Amino acid sequence: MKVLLINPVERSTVFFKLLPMRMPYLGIFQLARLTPDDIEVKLVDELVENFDYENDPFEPDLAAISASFSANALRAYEVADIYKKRGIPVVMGGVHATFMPEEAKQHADSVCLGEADEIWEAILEDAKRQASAFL
Ligand code: B12
Repeated sequence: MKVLLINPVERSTVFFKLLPMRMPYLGIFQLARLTPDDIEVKLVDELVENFDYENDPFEPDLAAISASFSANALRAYEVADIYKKRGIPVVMGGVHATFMPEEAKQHADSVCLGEADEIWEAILEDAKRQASAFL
């Protein structure tokens, strides 16, 4: 199974425009560390890269998107919508998604509330079952 971990960043904010404010968000790195070795992981961090989601040869089975800072939430939804439109399951988490789950749910198949440390493997198992159901 292949998982794409995404940290979306809204580029019009002061947090992106001022270089010293571009501090790494740790959410997706923590999820990468918690992912079992038999799952292929790719990280996209919009703080440091542009990524062409529409032409992504990685073709993930799950798009896992972080919506932590509210300032980045609309960008997170934009990226989520790209994967939902392609029929790729989307899970969202992070502080903003935790406090606004009904909003996040409009763009994601599942929303993880709070810290994912103890539930991430179960989320991956669910996604794996869904992926194999379509084989
Ligand atoms: C460390 C920290 C900072 C540091 C580092 C910032 C950084 N960029 O990393 C400093 C002190 C610099 C800072 C500054 C600011 N911060 Co700050 N910060 C925090 C703090 C205390 C911890 C964040 C962290 O690294 N956690 C560890 C990581 C691993 O946790 P995580 O990202 O939440 O990810 C976990 C879960 O959320 C979840 N998860 C996350 N993504 C995903 C995705 C999926 C798919 C799934 C399943 C799960 C999941 O699983 C992860 C692992 O358990 C939080 C409060 C908190 N307790 O969370 C506030 C917090 C994030 N900060 C906040 C704010 C407002 C700011 C500032 C804007 C303050 C200001 N006015 O300047 C600035 C922004 C600076 C910037 N450019 O980033 C707010 C954000 C609120 C919001 N709704 O946007 C928070 C929530 C504090 C608060 N309660 O107000 N901050």
